[in-house]
Parts: sequence; C-alpha cells; structure tokens
Amino acid sequence: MSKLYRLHGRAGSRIWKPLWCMRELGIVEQAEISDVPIKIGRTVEIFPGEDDKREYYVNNVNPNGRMPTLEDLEKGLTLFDSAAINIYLCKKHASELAPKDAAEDALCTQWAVWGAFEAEQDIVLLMFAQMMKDEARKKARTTELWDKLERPMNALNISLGKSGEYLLGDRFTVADLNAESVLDWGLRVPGYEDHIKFNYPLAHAWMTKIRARPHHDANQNA
Ligand SMILES: N[C@@H](CCC(=O)N[C@@H](CS)C(=O)NCC(=O)O)C(=O)O
Repeated sequence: MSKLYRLHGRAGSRIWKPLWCMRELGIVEQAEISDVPIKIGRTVEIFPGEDDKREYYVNNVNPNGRMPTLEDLEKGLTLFDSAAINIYLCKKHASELAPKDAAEDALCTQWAVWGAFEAEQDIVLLMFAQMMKDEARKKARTTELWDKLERPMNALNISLGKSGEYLLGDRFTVADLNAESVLDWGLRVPGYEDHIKFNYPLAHAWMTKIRARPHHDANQNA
C-alpha cells in the first residue's frame, strides 16, 4: 500500500513529536520514515560525509537542514517544524485534537510559538548542562537556566490555572501535545520533575497526565 506521508528524521530527534501526534491520530501506519543521519559533537552535522545527500536534503526537503520534515505525498506539501507539522496533521484529519475555531487556532499557534521561542532552547541547554564534568560549573549553569525558565514556566502554570485541565479547556489538543513535548527534553535532568512539581504544580499535574497517555512514549524512542 502506498503511504500518504514521508517523515524525514532520525529516532531520538524531534521526529518523536510528529510520530506521537500521528499515533494520537491513528495514522502512523500511513507514514514512511526517511532516515536522516546526524552526528552530534562540537558541531551538529546531518548526513555526515555524504555531501550530495545533505545538499539534496537542504535544496529539496528542508532548507534549514534540520529534522523533522513532513512530506504530504497526497497534497504535494513539504513542511518543516515539528509544531507546525502537528497542527497541520490534526487539522487535516479533522481530529478532536485540532482547533475548532479561529480563537482555538490562535491559541494552538501561541503555544507552538511559546514552545519554540520561550521554553525549548533553555530546556535543551539544561539537558546538555548535565554533561559538564566540573560539578560547581554544572550547578551554576543549571541554576542559571532554571532562572531563565521561570518566565515560560510561570506562563504555563498561570495559564493552566485559568484554562483548567488542558491549555484550551477540558479536552487534550495539539496545543498540549506541542507544549508538553518541549518539556519532555528535560526528563533526564536530575531533580527536573521535583523542581517543576514544587514551583509550578499545575504544570506538573498537566504534564504527568499527558505523559500517561497511551500514545506518549516517555522514552522518546520515536
Ligand atoms: N524548531 C525545529 C527544530 C528542529 C531541530 O533543530 N532539529 C534538530 C534535531 S532534533 C536538527 O535537525 N539538528 C540539525 C542541526 O542542528 O544541524 C522543530 O521543532 O522542528
């Protein structure tokens, strides 16, 4: 059977986010995976040692040279950015996870942007900081990053205090999926969940509930 989608990326990368979304929508079988090798060292390189493939990928698949990228083979659409991919899939499949009107649509965009610009980078840096060998420097860097994360984490906690169970109210949507997947980067950081639980209890309760969803893979194994 020919597939509807081609999803470019590698296990362990942000491909995990659209795959989670596809499982929620029951369409994961409709996607073929196109592997994107990645080497992470002092610099990050996709298709290491395969210049022709990297050039092809940048010119024809994802001009940012990043993953994931979704190709909708039916519509001839090529789309980058995990959060945008997820919003598109939920809308296209008229899922309960999709926004139901313009206001919900705006909130889904808001939380996708919150994830990408306000929260994700410092959470990823928090994860990388744990690899520092010097304990004192590691501790200082961790504290600095938690301080920077106070603003977006407060925003999440305050918003949940108003919206209720989920970011758009009483149903789980792509706004929750995109926002929560950003928080998952930090799960391997010692004390991460306790810090969130103590300082941002509503965010912690929300996160715990979402992580218990059957289609959420806590190990981000794609
Ligand atoms: N905002 C983008 C970020 C994508 C991204 O940075 N992906 C990483 C892998 S998880 C990547 O492709 N890195 C390659 C590089 O930095 O050259 C998204 O969520 O899709």
